[in-house]
Amino acid sequence: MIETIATKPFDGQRPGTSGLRKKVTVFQQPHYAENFIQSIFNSLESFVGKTLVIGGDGRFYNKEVVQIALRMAAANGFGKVIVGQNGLLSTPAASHLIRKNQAFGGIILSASHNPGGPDGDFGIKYNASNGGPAPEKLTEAMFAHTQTIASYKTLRHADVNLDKIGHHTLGSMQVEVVDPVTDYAALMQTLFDFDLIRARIKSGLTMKFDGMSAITGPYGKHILEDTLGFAQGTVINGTPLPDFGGHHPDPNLVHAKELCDSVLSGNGPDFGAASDGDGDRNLIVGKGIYVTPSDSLAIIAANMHLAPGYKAGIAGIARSMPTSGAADRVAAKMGLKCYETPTGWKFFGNLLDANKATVCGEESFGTGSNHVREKDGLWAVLMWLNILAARKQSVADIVHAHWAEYGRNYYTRHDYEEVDLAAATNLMNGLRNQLPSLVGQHSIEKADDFAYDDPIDGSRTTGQGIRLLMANGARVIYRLSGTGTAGATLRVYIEKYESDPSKHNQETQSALANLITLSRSVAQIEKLTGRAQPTVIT
Ligand code: G16
Repeated sequence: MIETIATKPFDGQRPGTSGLRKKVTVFQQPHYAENFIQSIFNSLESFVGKTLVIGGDGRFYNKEVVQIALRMAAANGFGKVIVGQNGLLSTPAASHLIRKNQAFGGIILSASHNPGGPDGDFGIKYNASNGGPAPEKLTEAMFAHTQTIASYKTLRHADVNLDKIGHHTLGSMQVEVVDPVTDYAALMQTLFDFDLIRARIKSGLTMKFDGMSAITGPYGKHILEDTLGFAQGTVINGTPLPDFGGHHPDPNLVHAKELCDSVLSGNGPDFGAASDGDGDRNLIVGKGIYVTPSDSLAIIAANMHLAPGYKAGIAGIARSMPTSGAADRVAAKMGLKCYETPTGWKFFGNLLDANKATVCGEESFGTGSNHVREKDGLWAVLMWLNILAARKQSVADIVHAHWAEYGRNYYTRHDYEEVDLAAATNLMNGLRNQLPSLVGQHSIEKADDFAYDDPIDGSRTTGQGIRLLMANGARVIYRLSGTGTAGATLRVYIEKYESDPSKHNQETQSALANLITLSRSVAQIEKLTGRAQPTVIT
């Protein structure tokens, strides 16, 4: 029976960089998740009878919200829901299922790399029929609905059994429970040369993949161990846990420390990789070398024709504004355009749909292509394996050869986490006010607040980060994160370009020392936030 439940708006349900992310305890308030889900549906048109995909990264509260979303989808008139077994789907797998089944859209339950558990974070986002995150216009419409919502529709019905693959009905809606891995794994086989990778593994290539106790464990085991033939145990932390084992499922040098220490020491496996809470991020390390996400994008773009799915070449490259300019140099050499978008995968959707870009990447450990409309952690890992197998070189050799050919973009990101929101806003406003007077000082040639004009739909997005642009590609960029759930996180991105191969082997923080000092003094970080040092350096 369909029920209409009276409700009142909650403050603060504006989606951030990637959907609505809040503490689990916030989502657990009566009607909180329902209000947001109804506001999603209220922003959509003509979906009655259509198919919706639902799944999440398995974090604490996933099980409950999957059932809430199922009942509400039925009550709102969807004809069918495709849902991952046990409510699980990685973000890229959800994107693929939407596209493969020509679904109307999808609801993905995830707070990505944010910690989980009862005191951790939860999130809900909506992806459109192209499989990609809802564009700004849609997320703003959702937000507007959250502010005026007075009721939501649900079904009085018991939970659907999601333990087994199969079909159910919920009111008049069909529910198909699917294996979360099968379709995604099949897609990967169409893109990469699995035989070539298998041969390289047989000739001795070793790797470790850290699933970080999050969603990609089962995907990693199926593809890397069972299909490609890496030794059992290659996937570590491979069982998804609701609290990620108490860890932060963020694949970077800080949170995937054990993996990095072993591979970087030179005594571990040849290749190391990790993915995040919902499987869309990736970390790439080789014996003795860490590959920055920005370099990884550039190297992939330059080599992806080696993978069968891309042998016809690529149409263009896209990167988020704070991502280093390494990919621009590859694009220039290939005679292609490199698009610079605001932070957030949603901005790549139009470029991919219009075939302006084939590969996209972000400094925040995100890389992906036109195979789905999300960044894709395992895709990046398989692309690296394909490149390693085809070039028969080590990660370090490939990276050094890339720098020798294109030059090196030294790059680092300094995060000041959980800063007081008012202090962070004040700091950003202070920078904005200084912009005109900064030009001409400290070799700054241009200083602005980044704005993006979407070349496909003509929309303009402003206020996307303060840029201090210096001679020869050096940059300092400031922005506030749109994915945190406590206070504000100030991100400072620092970059300089070095063409001389004899200067390509410096330690990154030392190479960027002058710019790092400048980044702190120009923005008066310590004075305004009380922080002398960043919390996380990647
Ligand atoms: C999300 C977005 C990414 C973005 C990242 C960081 O990633 O999908 O496009 O680069 O957040 O955003 P911010 O700097 O605003 O925190 P994920 O993996 O968290 O979904």
